[in-house]
Amino acid sequence: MSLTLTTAGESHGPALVAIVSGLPAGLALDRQAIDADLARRQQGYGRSPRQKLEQDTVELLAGLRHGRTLGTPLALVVRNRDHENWAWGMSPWPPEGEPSGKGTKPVTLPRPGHADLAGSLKYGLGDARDALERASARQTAVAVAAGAVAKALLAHIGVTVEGRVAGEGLEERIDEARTDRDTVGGVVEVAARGVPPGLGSYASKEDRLDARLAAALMGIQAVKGVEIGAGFELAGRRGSEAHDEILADAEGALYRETNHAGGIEGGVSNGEDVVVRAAMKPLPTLMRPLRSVDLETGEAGEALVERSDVAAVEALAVVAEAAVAFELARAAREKFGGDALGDFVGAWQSYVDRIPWRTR
Ligand code: EPS
Repeated sequence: MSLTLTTAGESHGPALVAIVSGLPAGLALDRQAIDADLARRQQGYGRSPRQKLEQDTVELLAGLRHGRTLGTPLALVVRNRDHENWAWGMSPWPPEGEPSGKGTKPVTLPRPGHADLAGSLKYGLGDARDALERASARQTAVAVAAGAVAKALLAHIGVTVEGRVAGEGLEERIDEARTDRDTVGGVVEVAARGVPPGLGSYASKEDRLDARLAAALMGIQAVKGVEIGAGFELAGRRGSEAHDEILADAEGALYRETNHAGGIEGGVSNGEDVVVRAAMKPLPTLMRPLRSVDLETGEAGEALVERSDVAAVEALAVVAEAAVAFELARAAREKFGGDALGDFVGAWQSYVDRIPWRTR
């Protein structure tokens, strides 16, 4: 059984869309829980005025009846309220009437750090808006909705996933950057508790849980680095200080006193908390723009200045949480299968009854 997520949608288009396939039938979804995650993603220090325009809520178009999944593809929609200001500029069909609102003029001065230049070259675009609209982190809204669905599934096998900002002093850095009309990035950490041993596999590189989590996190806009457990720090340690000794409690359940491996050994979850970190670069839309070149004239200029966040690190914590949750749910679907929720949970139960492990 394979859980998949397909998304579509532009930042200022009519809506963001997600299709989640491979869920078991009979999973109860809580609309408020999904909307609460969407709201969490919108909050955070340093966010753009755009967030005052949007009040993200999820709409369900398919795969759900009376609050329970049907075991068929789930279609989720998050509308872009801001689209009304871009109705001409982002009209899916050739727009009617005189140009009005935003997005009517082509973007020809690419922002260093955004997809503007690479996307324009790759797709042969005369207006970088055709690249930046999809490259935008706005799309993470619907990925968070899909992550909330994954968390609802994981809850049935005792797995919780939580993202938070790692490190101190973010608000101060944001205040300073705002004064300087600049932007900042930061680091987030996601911890998943209750993950049973045996998710992922060393059989092939694409099966490895650490590789999959790294890809899921790197797939989030602005992420430039990923660590599993102690990550880069492990390179400088001795083996005796790097690996987590295996102990047994009075009932014979196996556990570790340390978790430098971040809950993954050999590409397989080992029963400890799965702990990952993602590093976010500073956002590329700057109020004091960097140098760029006009792709139409070839002349030197300054990059596009648009409304922007000073930072979206707190939002990344929520987005990364969703990405990790989805990947863990995908790995759990592979291991435990089942067309009905009860089959899935039953397979998990008989497995954890068989192995010397318990949630701590
Ligand atoms: C983004 C630019 C900004 C952010 C946006 C991501 O959008 P706008 O240009 O409309 O102000 O606010 O993020 C969101 C809208 C969101 O909901 O997270 C970008 O270029 O990546």
